[in-house]
Amino acid sequence: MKFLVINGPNLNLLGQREPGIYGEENYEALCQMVKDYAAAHGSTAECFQSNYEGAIIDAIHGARGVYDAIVMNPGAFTHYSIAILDALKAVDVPCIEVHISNVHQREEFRHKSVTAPACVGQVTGLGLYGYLAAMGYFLEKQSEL
Ligand code: CA2
Repeated sequence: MKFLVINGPNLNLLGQREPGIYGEENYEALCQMVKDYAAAHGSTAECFQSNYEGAIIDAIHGARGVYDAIVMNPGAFTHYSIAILDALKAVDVPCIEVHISNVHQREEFRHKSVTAPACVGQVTGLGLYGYLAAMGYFLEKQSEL
């Protein structure tokens, strides 16, 4: 499979701040991890990170006909970006939403995802493993997508 792994705002700072919430691995390590996992399963993964909503929307649009699945952590956009929700609905590329932290154990405003309704499912609170869990699901279910 061809995976596109999208990370939203501030996730480029992984490993540099708040390790108690987001762990100690940095963004580059995350990308290497998903690429290695994909390769081990006869697949590829491209990583994209942006702090800009429009750039993320463009990446989702660009996935159409190019990638088989999107694994996305929209960061804080999760909680309010109708534009990202609409972009996911506009393309026929299945997406799983990932959150490194358990958003349900955190502030009330993080409990709501406006983007998850356009996703196959959501993984939250499993740390960076959540990205692999999402990819594993797609690999397992690819014939049904
Ligand atoms: O748990 C997640 O993965 C989140 O999507 C992370 C977002 C947050 O707004 C969501 O509610 C939950 C924030 C990402 C910030 O990433 C940082 C990483 C390291 C240091 C500082 C911020």
